[in-house]
Amino acid sequence: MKNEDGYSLWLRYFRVKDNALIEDYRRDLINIKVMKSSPTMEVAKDELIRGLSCLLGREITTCTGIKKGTIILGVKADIEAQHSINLEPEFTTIVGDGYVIIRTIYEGKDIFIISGLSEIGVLYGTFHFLRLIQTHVPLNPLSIKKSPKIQLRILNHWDNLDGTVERGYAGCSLWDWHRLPGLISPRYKDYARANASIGINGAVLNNVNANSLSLTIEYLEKAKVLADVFRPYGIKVYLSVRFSAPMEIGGLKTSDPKDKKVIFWWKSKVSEIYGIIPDFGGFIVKANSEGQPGPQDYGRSQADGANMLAHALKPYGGVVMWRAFVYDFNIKEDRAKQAFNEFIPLDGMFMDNVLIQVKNGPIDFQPREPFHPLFGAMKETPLMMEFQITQEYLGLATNLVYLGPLFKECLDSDTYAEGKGSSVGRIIDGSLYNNKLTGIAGVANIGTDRNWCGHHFAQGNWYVFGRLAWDHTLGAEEIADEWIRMTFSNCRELLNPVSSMMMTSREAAVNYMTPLGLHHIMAHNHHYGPGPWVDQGRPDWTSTYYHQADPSGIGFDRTVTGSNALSQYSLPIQELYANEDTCPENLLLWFHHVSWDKQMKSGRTLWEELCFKYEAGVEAVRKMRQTWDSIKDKVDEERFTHVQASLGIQEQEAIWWKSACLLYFQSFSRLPFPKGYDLPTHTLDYYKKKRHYFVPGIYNPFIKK
Ligand code: GCW
Repeated sequence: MKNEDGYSLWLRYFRVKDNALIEDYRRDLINIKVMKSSPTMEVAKDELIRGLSCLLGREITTCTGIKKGTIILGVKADIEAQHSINLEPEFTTIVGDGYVIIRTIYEGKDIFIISGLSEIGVLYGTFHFLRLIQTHVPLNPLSIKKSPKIQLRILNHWDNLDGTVERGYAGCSLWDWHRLPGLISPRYKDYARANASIGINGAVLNNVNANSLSLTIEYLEKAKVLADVFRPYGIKVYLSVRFSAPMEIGGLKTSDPKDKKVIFWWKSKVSEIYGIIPDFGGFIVKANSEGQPGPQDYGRSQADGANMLAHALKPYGGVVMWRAFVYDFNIKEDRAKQAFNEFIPLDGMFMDNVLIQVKNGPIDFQPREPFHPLFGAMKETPLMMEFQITQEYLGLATNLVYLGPLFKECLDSDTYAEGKGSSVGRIIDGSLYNNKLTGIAGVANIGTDRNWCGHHFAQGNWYVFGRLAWDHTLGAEEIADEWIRMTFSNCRELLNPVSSMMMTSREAAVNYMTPLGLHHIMAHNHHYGPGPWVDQGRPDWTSTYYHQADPSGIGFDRTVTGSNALSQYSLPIQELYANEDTCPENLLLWFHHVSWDKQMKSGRTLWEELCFKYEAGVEAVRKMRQTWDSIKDKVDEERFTHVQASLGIQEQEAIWWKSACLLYFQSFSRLPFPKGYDLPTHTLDYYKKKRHYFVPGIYNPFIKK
């Protein structure tokens, strides 16, 4: 098997091996007729030619007439105008950049049509068509109609202008700012292709811990080049802005959103941006959080800040994505409650081109969190989802953790905001509250590593984010299945084991890191490995704040006897979660401080259950290793050994988490490990003293070391 380095992602277009299928494909797919020439239609055509030629092992060309086996590529209006085909019935449910793919008889000829209302729709349809062949789907019959459920499907890059990536584990930033705008790396185009293939239509180029320089003319001209490369692929460019930019690069004395000069400065800046990038998407802002400046520095509200920017962007159709990730250690309130307290009073006060971007959970991208209580509570304001694709809290780039189940768990959670069936997914797709503007963002895991994401399987997390952004009702397993087929192979003997590895990997990570609702017990600052003993520095960045372990038990009481964060959820959730016995066990220690000897559903005590879960996490990784080893001859050696070695590291890290956490918690529980338990091989002191230098990803430009 030929070695592969992973650069091609899921767009490998490997020649179809199945004999019967390839015969059918070759018979049915002959040539391509493109309705018109434009930058987007060119890339759609090129992709189809490239993809089909490789998949079929035969050169596919374009044609002018229509023959049997022609694939017509064009927007609905063009096809209807040039041929007597009425596509109306096919398009009844299509909206936005949706598409149809049909097989039909035209003037007695068996043909295919890939069409959309927009050219980008045609491009999306093209990628879907290729996916059918990549995943060995028979093409007869064929009638596919797809529309995106969410409008803005965006990657957030936490990339700094110096080339580092905050929480990035796959090398440096893709954007070579130093050599832009002169040098245009071919990777920019491949990045755009990959995104378009899964329906991503926006990229925030720079870190939310933003540097004002990105708004200077020099950097805007660099960003323009990226926007030009991305445009044919339907990807808009957005920027993170630093709220104090008017002072830092504008020479003003204040950044007060009510100050006339400040308002004028932003208006002129926005007008300058649109002069350079006419289809610029808009701004994202992290304000008054983790040391970032914001409107509250001037006694103004988050809405005042967001609306000031929204005003400036409005004439051009730009949006503001205002982050709800706001908390302050000077406020003596459970961190999990703070965003809700801050934003609920502002509901309905934002301009209509503002979205509030909310992380999936109320703390911070932990292996498991309940959904954020703002979902379902802010009824007058469109909320946008923010997931983290990069694995800041899930093992960086050494751990194989497929995030599909994590994303789905949140999207499918019922908020009960309007009664049963008020899922988070329905809130962000706008259907529950009839929002006109909808969006979803993922913090990217992409860098300059040859395989883009550091770990070959981390590519699957980029993929699943895009697919769910397009349609959050898809299943994590069916998306994994597509991805495996395209990335590795369609062979059953590989498909089933790899799918089972992926589908169990998230729960495994939860188990060996933070089982039963534990959270935020990682090492300080770089977040690599366990650190349940961290108790120095600002309290809301310690671990002891979150696990509250003491001789009586462990867990954060967020019920009425504690912080009462539970009161921020709907009644049915409150009722279920308020009681230790009915609270789902996988979130028990999130909501309750539970005694060590509490009897769990399994019959074990809480302490034993904790031991059991940590061990189950380690065991699951061992199982993944065995599974991977068993398919050695089904994967090329280069990727096989890379994943194999990473799984070896993952097992060591899982053991490290388990041992460090249990030894530490045991110092409170004072209970022995269960009989026959696989005991830690080192002392607690050993784990506490472990130091790690130069861990990747800790490049917050505003934290002084
Ligand atoms: O999880 C935390 C990260 C920070 C990040 C912050 C945020 C960009 O540790 O590195 O800063 O979240 O989301 O703003």
